Amino acid sequence: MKNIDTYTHVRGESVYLDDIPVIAGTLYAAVFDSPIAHGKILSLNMDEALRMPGVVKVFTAKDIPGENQIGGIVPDEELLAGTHVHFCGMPIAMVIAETDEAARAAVKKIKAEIEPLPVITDPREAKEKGELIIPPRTFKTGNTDSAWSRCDHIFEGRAETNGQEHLYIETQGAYAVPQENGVIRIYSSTQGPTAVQRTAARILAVPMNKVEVDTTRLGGGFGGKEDQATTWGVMCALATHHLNKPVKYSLHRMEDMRMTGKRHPYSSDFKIGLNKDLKILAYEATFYQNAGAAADLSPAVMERTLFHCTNSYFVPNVKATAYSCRTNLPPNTAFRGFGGPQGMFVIEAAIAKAAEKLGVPAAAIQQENLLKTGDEFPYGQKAESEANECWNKTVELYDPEKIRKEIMEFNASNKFLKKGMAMMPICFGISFTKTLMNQARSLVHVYTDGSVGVSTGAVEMGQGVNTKILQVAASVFSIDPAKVKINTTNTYRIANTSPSAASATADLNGKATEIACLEILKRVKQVAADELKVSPDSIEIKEEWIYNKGVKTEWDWKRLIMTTYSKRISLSELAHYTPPGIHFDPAKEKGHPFAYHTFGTAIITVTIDCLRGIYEFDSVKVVHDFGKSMNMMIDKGQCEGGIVQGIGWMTMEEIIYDKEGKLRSNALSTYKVPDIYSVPKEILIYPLETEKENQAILQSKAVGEPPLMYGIGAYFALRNAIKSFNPSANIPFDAPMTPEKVLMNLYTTAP
Ligand code: LUZ
Ligand code: MOS
Repeated sequence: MKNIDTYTHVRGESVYLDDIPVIAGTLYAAVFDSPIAHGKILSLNMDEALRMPGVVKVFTAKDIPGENQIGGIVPDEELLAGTHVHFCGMPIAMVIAETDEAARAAVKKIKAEIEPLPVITDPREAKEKGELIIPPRTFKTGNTDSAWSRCDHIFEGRAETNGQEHLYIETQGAYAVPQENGVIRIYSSTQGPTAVQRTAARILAVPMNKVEVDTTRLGGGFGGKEDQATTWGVMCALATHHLNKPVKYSLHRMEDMRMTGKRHPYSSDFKIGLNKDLKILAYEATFYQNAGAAADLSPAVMERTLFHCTNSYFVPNVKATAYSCRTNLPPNTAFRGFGGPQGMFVIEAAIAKAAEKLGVPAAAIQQENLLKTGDEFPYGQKAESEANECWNKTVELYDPEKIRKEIMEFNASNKFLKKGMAMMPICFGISFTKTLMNQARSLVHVYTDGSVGVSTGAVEMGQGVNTKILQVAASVFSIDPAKVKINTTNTYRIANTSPSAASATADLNGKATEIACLEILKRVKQVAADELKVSPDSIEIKEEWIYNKGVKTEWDWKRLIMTTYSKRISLSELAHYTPPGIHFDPAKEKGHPFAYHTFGTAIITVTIDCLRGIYEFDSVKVVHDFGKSMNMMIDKGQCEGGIVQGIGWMTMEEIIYDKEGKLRSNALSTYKVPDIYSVPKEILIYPLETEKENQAILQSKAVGEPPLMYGIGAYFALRNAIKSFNPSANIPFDAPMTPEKVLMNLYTTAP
């Protein structure tokens, strides 16, 4: 089945925030944000701004009737700066005007006198100064201290990964519309409608039932709208609350890049110990997470770094510690993978270092240590592993030894073009690591004409979740998918939703939908059984016809639904789902946090131009664990997109803040993302389809985030290509490997 949005997408008819027809009298917001990264606000002069044509009002922290607080996990973030600013881009005031041009023109006339305070941008410096968001956490298994003496080889090092701009095609935005009796409806481009509702209620000091949040779809989220869409929804609501007028704010790209947080940069130390058979006996890592100026989701991101610090390997002795470090950057936030990729990069760096020193391919170490079913992760959960199956299928299908030989021959006969390859196994835990967030509800209505409406907490952001939920309803009822409509995500229909995140949205909301549909199905089957005077067990519905003991009856779906209605039996159901068996004890740092894991293996090959430092990816060849995919087109699309986004993070996307905490890569002229020309020339995705019982929706495993981590292989493929040109290169583990860094490493030798 095709993604249900393809038709309107191709015709440009899909409705995003900025496409919602505006109501007459709508006003527009624009934000005045801090020009410096840390300081004390001495004075704010808004006189000139207020005299600008079309300006209605300027709001500051003083205009907040409730609590000036938007922190979700830790209450440490103001909506509008009160006395101090903590990062460049921190909102200080909001101008409301009759047009968005007028609002933005007035913002430029606001004058702020801010006394500068010391700026920290480096997470290790923040840690030294005691600037931690939460106390550090350590995951431990076995005993690394006593394991080192049993290792034949021990290697230590440092690894850096930079941030990543989400670059959703649709920027952040919101539109608040007053309703009667003080109710505000907020249209929000958010992954988390409930977070917008909860925070608006807190800021305005109104009960949550006075705030309705509605989301049709997003033009991409990637984590950037899990938490940070809230700010703009609440800003518009604040203005609507005071002015009783519709207020809209759709950010310009540079405003969005400047004011919102990104993937967390990490600086890490590692120590790895192996025996002579290349078994990893011990691994230690220390992670310094650059959280930015407020907690946002950093504590949860940090936790996922620890969960994924051993990637898809079994290591008997592990000690991993993470620090969430407060710096004067915009608060960093969720980004596809949610700290997992940052943790996985470090163990891949440790393996690469060991491989280089021992003169073996990294793949030999990787393969030797893959998780087997029953192996325990450092956090206590036992693996149900497809790591070896994926790896072995990759070897069988794509023959990496042959690729390796071809690359060696190519490199021997080419002076200024060099190829490199890397293998990248992945393992990703599926569930919110915060156990309570793993819950969802679905409201299913069957109308008297037999058509079906489904509402859930799932937010469609291009990932195809609405198509999957529609497939669930159509398959349980056995009706034409065209009879099913997925409604907008709305906090008045579905309450207390978890954000659409953690790759778990289709699983959680799909399962709730399955339960609701099964309940209605049970009722209508009973009606059919009563009418036909047979047992409900012998009734079956197939393609909108009712069968009794396999024999087609005179009854079709429509007639059965109308009859159910006329008997005054409910054709609606609200179902609740939460995955069974998950738990985690943060005091012991042990438990069973994930419903299941997703696995896969990729081979990545690259060619570099050794005169210019530029490169092209020749191929990415993958075996990916789909369980039993319910929509291969959507799932392969997620893999392809994830791979390209992961390669972008590892190779060309370079976020640069200067020492003063100012974003220098603040536009698409200075921040490079993959385009069609930088996509690998060949992407092959082979589905490892298994029939095993798991907690995925219709056995179709979560696919949103895991494929991004194949991109980590791109970094190591580049490294290997550089080494074949410059064998004595001493390349720091410092991603992204931009063309500039490739060039430097090609011509620099170890001291
Ligand atoms: N968001 C979240 C996530 O709140 N918790 C998670 O565990 C998570 N994991 C991945 C992506 N987003
Ligand atoms: Mo996410 S990083 O699943 O919002």
